[in-house]
Amino acid sequence: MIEVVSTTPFTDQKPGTSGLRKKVKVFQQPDYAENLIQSVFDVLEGFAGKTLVIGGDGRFLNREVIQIALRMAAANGFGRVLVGQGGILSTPAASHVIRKYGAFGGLVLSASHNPGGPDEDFGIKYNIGNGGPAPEAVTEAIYARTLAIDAYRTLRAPDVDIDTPGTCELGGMTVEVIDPVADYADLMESLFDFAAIRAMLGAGFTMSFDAMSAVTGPYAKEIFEVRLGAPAGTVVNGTPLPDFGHHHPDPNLVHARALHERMMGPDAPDFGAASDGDGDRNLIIGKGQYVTPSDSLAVLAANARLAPGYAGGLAGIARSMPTSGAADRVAEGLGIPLYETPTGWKFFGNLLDAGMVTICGEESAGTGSDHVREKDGVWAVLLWLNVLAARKVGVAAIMADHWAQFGRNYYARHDYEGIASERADALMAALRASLPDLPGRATPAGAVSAADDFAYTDPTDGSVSARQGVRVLFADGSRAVFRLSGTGTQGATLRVYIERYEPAGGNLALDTGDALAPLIAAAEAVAAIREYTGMDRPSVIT
Ligand code: G16
Repeated sequence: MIEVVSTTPFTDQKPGTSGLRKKVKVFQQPDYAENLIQSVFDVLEGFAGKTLVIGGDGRFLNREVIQIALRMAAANGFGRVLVGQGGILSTPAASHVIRKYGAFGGLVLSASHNPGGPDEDFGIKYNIGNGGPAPEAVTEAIYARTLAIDAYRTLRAPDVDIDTPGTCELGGMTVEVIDPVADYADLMESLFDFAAIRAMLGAGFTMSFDAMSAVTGPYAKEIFEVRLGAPAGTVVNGTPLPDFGHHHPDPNLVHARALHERMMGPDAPDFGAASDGDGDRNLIIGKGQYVTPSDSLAVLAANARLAPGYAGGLAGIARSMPTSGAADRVAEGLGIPLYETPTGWKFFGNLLDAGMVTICGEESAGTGSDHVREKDGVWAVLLWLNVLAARKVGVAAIMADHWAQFGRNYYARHDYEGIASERADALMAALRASLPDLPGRATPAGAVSAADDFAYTDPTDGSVSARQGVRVLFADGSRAVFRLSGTGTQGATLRVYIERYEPAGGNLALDTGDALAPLIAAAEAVAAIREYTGMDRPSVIT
């Protein structure tokens, strides 16, 4: 029986870089999840009788919110819901399921790389029919609706069994519980040379994949250990846990330190990789060789033709603005366009749909292609394996070759976490106010040559996204970029992105910290980071 429940708005449901992320306790307030889900449905048109995909990364609260969403989808008139067994769908797998089954859209329940558990984070994101995150116009409309909502529709009905594959009815809607892994694994097999990778693994190539007790465990076991024949134990931390085993499921050098230490040690396997809470990010480390995400994008773009799915070449490359310019040089070499977008995967969707780009990436450990409309951690690992199998050399040799050909973009991101929001806002306001005076200003890295606040005009629909990050540029092409995170749930995080380009033939083997030291000092001075934050060093360097 359909129930229309009166409610009152919450004022804090503004989606960030990637959906709405809040503490679990915030989502546990009565009507909180319901208000957001109803607001999503209220701004959509024409979904009666259509299919909705629902899945999440298995974190704490996943199962409860899935039951809420199922009842509300039925009460709002969806005809069918595809839900991952156990409530599980990695973010790229959800994107693929939406596309493969021609769904109207999907609800992706995740706070991605943020920690999980009763005192940690949860999130809800709406993806549109192309399988990608809703564009800004839609997220803005959802937010506006959350501020005006006065009722939501649900059913009085018992919970649906989401653990047994099969089909059942819920208030006139069909609920289909699907295998979360099979469709995705088939897609991967269609893109990459599994026979060559299997042969490489069979010939003694060793790898370790850290699933960080998050969603990719079942995907990685099926793909690497079952379909590609890597030995059992190749996938570590392979069981998804609601609190990720108390770890922070962010595949970077801080939170995947154990993997990094192993890869730098004497008994390192040939290849190490990790993915995040919901499976869209990736970390790549060769034996003794860390690969920055920006470099990984560039190398994958330069070598993509070696994989069957990309043998026809790339239409173009897109990267988020703070991502290094390494991919730009590859695009130039390939004679294809390079697009620079604001931070957030949602800005790649239109370019991919229009066939203008094939591969996209972000410095935040996200790489992906036109096979889905999300970044995709396991995909990036497989493309690397395909390249290694085809070139028959190690990661370090591939990086050395790449830099020798294109030059090297030394790169680091410094995060200052847990800043009081007013202080972070004041820092950014002061930085923006100083923009006209910055050119010519002396810094430890030389004089500033130009400075601006990045704005993006989407070439497919003309939509404009302004105030996307302050860029401070130097004459030799070095730069520092400043922006506030849009995915945190507590206080503010200042992200400072630092980059210096060293041309081919130059000094390509510097320590990154040494190479960037003057720029780091310049960034700290220009933004008066110590004065505003009280912090004399970043909390995380990636
Ligand atoms: C961060 C990254 C972005 C990324 C976003 C969402 O945003 O900087 O590049 O698109 O997370 O990624 P995920 O879905 O893996 O969390 P922000 O605003 O915190 O910088």
